[in-house]
Amino acid sequence: MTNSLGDIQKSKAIIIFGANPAVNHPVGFQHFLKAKERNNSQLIVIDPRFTKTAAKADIYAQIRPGTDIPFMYGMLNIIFQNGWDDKEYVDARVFGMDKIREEAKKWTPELVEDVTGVPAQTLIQITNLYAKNRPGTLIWAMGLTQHSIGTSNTRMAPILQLALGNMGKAGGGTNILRGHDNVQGATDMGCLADSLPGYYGLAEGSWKYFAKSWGVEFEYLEKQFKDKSWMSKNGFSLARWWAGVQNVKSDEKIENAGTSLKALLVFGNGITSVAQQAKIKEGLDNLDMLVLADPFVNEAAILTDKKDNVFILPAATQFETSGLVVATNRSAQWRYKVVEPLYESKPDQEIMFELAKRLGFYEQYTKGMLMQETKDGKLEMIPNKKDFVWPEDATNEIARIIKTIGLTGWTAERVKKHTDNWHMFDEVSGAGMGPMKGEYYGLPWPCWTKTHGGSPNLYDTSISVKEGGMGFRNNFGLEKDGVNLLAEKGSFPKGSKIEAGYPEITKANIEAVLGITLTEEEKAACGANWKVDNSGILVQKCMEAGVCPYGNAKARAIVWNFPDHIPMHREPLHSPRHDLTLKYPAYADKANHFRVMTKYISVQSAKDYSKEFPINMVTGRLVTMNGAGIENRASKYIAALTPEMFCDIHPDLAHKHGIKNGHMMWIHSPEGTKIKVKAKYSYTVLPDMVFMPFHFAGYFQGVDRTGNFPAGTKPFASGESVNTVTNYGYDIITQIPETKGGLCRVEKA
Ligand SMILES: Nc1nc2c(c(=O)[nH]1)N[C@H]1C(S)=C(S)[C@@H](COP(=O)(O)OP(=O)(O)OC[C@H]3O[C@@H](n4cnc5c(=O)[nH]c(N)nc54)[C@H](O)[C@@H]3O)O[C@H]1N2
Ligand SMILES: Nc1nc2c(c(=O)[nH]1)N[C@H]1C(S)=C(S)[C@@H](COP(=O)(O)OP(=O)(O)OC[C@H]3O[C@@H](n4cnc5c(=O)[nH]c(N)nc54)[C@H](O)[C@@H]3O)O[C@H]1N2
Ligand SMILES: [Mo]
Repeated sequence: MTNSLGDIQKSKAIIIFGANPAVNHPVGFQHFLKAKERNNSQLIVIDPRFTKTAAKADIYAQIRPGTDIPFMYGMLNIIFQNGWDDKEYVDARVFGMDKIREEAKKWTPELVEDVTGVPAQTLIQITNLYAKNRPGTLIWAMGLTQHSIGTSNTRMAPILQLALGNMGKAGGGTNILRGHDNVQGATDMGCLADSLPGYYGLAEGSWKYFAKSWGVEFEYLEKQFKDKSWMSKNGFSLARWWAGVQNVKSDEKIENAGTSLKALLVFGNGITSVAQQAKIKEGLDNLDMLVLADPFVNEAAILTDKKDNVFILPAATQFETSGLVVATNRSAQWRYKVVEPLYESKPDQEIMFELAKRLGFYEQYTKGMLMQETKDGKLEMIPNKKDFVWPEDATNEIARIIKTIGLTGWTAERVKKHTDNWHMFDEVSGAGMGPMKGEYYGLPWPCWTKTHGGSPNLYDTSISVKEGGMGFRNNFGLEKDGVNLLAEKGSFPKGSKIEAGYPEITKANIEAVLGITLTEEEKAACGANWKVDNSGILVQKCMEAGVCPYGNAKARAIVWNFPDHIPMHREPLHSPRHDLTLKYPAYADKANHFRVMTKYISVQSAKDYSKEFPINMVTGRLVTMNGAGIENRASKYIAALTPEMFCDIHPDLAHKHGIKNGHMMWIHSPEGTKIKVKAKYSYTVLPDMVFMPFHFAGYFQGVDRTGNFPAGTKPFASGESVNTVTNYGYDIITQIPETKGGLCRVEKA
């Protein structure tokens, strides 16, 4: 999220692609409604379903799943034709918009109508409304990401915002409504298969920086891998680990150092919430050991037929532990413990510490919490400190190490002070009052130093770096094909010493770029660049000069290291429009994608799925349930609100198949799997589409497996997991499952 929920109140227009905040972010959605009331903000919703959010919209487009790129190119086509683009902004701050302009020309309103199903007139009206009401904010969530082209979708949206000059402005930006409590923090901390904490890459330099920061030898880390080459390779992803398990039948080659996966340890993930349940079941069945650390009985234990070596560890909940969590707008908040862990449950970190002890790396695992920086840029053990204090010392370790996204200012002490004084911050801007003046609530990152007040809106050049301003990041070199990748003259954060673009600041270039000569002591203390500089000198010098440590560059519309240099429309692997798959085909199959060969074109071109499976299948959320749903279904009173798994189906489609409202129906997938669910007549979906929530589990392909629950743990509601029928398909960069773009066949049960 570039801005914040409060900042949305400053928007004159809000365009939502594939998010349903009225249901999934109902508290945050109040800011949207206030924007409408106070600011006459125009609310535009693009969604295949007429959602509760759509019900509040000024204008709504019922788009075919997986066609947002044509829709946005269609908008850009109209914007460019009418000269509504912000040329000055684009010239100064964007690389590659000319290529976007070329592609946009192809997407006439008529073509967009054919591909997306949205009438040309609606596209024109929406574009008019959005372009004429600036600043406009662009919202997205899972409706854009859960596709084989999810990454392209999420590049297209900022490009639209850049063309309109909406990025880096209060009331503008791209505001991605994140999911779980602390999912931003989990990502920032490197719960990812392709990065170290803080998005440091898997390069040797980063490993060496972490080795030093953790107080362990680089060689020690190296030894944990089969050989050094594996240190720079992506791991398995949550979506495809099952393909790595021994004996799982799959024609998808894995590249995992010549071995297969034998054990699975799960900390707080539903497993039944992941696509390809039949393959996941096979993966679980074939493991040597399965460990589930969860406050509830993780339904993976119910799904598997495995009889031995399945361990259910009682993890404590978040009410029984404390620590720092990160909100969707990059701001930190302290969470205080409410009660001590109940019964024999343990907080996650304690389970991990016990495991580390048994496996013999507890000392290395926790040593970083006993270390501190010295003035001369070195690291030392804190004198006389024997034990760490959880979670304060962990928080301070994070603040000490993670510089890439600017967590330096996030000491435990400061974050607690913010939480304790949360009544002293403005609801809309997040700006502090009284004792908190000069700081933004939760010190939204980047929070460059121990006195910096946080950055409320990313890429905003209208305020100084000290106050949270910055340009775009210089991350991809200084020029490409002879074109300058740095911001043009005159484009810089307010009050900057340099009134033009500049590269990220390093020890080697600080003199040439900033005209600052480091003393000999400073030179000795300072790291090679601001990201690995334990002394903090480079960042400090930048603050004094009003420049951003990561540089001042152009945003790039062209990503030359991705398979599609600019976002291109590609049909879902299972498309209801076979004719269009020939025109807009899927990617080539990708070998070794998070260690597993991943199919694209070979699946898409295998046959015309639409003949046998003509119905679009969209999956998503309900306000009454969360994620895999066990937390809610284990509560008698919440379960009563949605006691059964169901399928939203248009009466016309249902009638065609003799399916009565409230009767059972089968959903069949192209993979040959099926689920039995209750039909619920609904006009929110068109007759060529069904919608199902993914919050149920316990049944598998018509079979009730709830007898597998240990005595007394069976939830109050169970049902089929929709992920048994969500189709094969994974994003080409992130490998997120394509759970929002698949096909099915319906049948009376
Ligand atoms: N009550 C509740 N709240 C939650 C959650 C929950 O489980 N329950 N989960 C949390 C989590 S983890 C997350 S990630 C967020 C997710 O929040 P959202 O992304 O809002 O959740 P979804 O309902 O999965 O999907 C949003 C919308 O995308 C639409 N959609 C599907 N395909 C397309 C498409 O191709 N294009 C467009 N434009 N739209 C499409 C769907 O119809 C749906 O209305 O919610 C969080 N909040
Ligand atoms: N078809 C379909 N599938 C989807 C989606 C979709 O839209 N459609 N959305 C996807 C998305 S965006 C997401 S985020 C996932 C969500 O799917 P999950 O991440 O599986 O969702 P949750 O139900 O939140 O699972 C959290 C688990 O953690 C446990 N838990 C809670 N607190 C703690 C704790 O403190 N410690 C430990 N160890 N465990 C704890 C809960 O009991 C629960 O079992 O689903 C994905 N799957
Ligand atoms: Mo999520």
